[in-house]
Amino acid sequence: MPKTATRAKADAKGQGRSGSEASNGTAENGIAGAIDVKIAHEEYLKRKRSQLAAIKDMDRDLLREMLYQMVLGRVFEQKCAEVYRLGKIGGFCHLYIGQEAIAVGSMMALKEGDYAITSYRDHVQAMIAGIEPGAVMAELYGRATGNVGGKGGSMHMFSKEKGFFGGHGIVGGQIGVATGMAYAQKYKGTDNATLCFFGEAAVNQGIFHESLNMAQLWKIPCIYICENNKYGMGTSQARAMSIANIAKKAEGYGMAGEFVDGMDVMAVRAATLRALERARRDGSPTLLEIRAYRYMGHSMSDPGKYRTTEEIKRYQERDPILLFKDSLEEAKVFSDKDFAEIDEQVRATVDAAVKFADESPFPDESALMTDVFA
Ligand SMILES: Cc1ncc(C[n+]2csc(CCOP(=O)(O)OP(=O)(O)O)c2C)c(N)n1
Ligand SMILES: [Mg+2]
Repeated sequence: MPKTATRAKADAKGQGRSGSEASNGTAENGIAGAIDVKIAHEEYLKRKRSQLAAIKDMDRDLLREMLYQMVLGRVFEQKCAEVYRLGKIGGFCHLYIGQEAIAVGSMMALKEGDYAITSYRDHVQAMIAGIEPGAVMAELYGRATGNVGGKGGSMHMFSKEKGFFGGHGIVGGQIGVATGMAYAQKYKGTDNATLCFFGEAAVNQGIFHESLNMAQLWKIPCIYICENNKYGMGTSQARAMSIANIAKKAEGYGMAGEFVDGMDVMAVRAATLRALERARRDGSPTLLEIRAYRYMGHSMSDPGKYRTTEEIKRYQERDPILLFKDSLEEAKVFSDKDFAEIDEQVRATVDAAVKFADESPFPDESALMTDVFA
C-alpha cells in the first residue's frame, strides 16, 4: 500500500476520538456511510498529532519493538493465508490483519506476571506474549513441534510460562476464565492484571455481563478489551446489538469504560496504561472498547458477501501500520532505511517459521491419547 494513502483520508464520524472517554453513540455502527472527506482528513491529522505527541516521550527501542511486532503480525498472517491456500494448514484459521495495533498497543504495556487471554483469533497475541513464530506456524501445520504439540491448531495457542492462556473457540468463554485469572492475581496479593480480549459479538453473551458485574463488585484486576471489528462472522454489529457504543455498557456496572481508536497504537497503549494503573492500585477493572477493522474474512473459509470491497479499502487507507510509520518518520525517530531493516528482519523470521513448520514431523501415533481430558 502506498505510504501517501493514509495522508489523504481517514475514517468517518465516531472513529477518531483517540483515547477519549466513552460518549453516547454518534459513532457509526459497522455500516459504511457517506464520508465527508474534510472531516475524515481532519480526523486523520488529529490522530497523527496525538501520535506525534505520544511518541516524543517514548524510548526508541520500545518504539522499534512495537513497530516490529505490528509488521511481524501482518506479514506472518499474510503468509498464513498463502500457505492455507496451498493446503498446508487444515481446519479453522482466523486472521488478525488490520487489528494489530490493539494487541501490540495493549500487550506491550504489560509487565512480568501480567496475563493475557483471547479468542480463536490468537496468532498475533501469542507471538507478542513471546511464543516463537516457528512454534505458532508449526501449530497451524499440526506438527509435533507446534506450540501445543500440533493438537490445538490455529485457535488454541497457549503458554503458561509466558502468561498467555489461549486461544479459545467458544465465543465469550475466555471472559469468565479471565475473571478467574485476575481474581487469582489479587488473591495471591500481587499487583498484576489480566488482559482479556474478545470480539464485539461476545458482548451479547451472558458471561460478559456476569463477569463484569462480579469484577466490579469484588474489584478484580481484569481489563476487558472488546475488539470491535464491526462484524461477528457475517453479521454487522448494527444488526445484532441494540446500542452502538459498547464502552457505555461499563456504566451499568459502575465500571470505568473507555472508547479507544484501534487504528492508533499509541492511543491503545495510553488507554491500557490508564486501565493498568487502576488495576494495580486497588484491583479496579476496566472495559475498553477498541475499534478497528478486520481486512480478511472471518476465517479463511468466509466468502465475504456481507460487505463491499469499497468498505474494506476505506479502512485500509487508514491502516494502523502505515499511520505509525508516518508518525515515526515525521518525528524523525526512524528513516526509510530503518523501516527496510525491520521489513527484512520480519521476512527472515517468517521464512524461518515456515521452513521450521515444513520440516517438522507430525505427532507420533503414540501421542494420540496424551493430553486428552474429555
Ligand atoms: C458460544 C458460541 N456461539 C457461536 C459460535 C460460532 N462463532 C464463532 S466466531 C463467531 C463470531 C464472533 O464474533 P466476534 O465476537 O465479534 O469476534 P471476531 O470473530 O469478530 O473477532 C461465532 C458466532 C461459537 N464459536 N461459540
Ligand atoms: Mg467482531
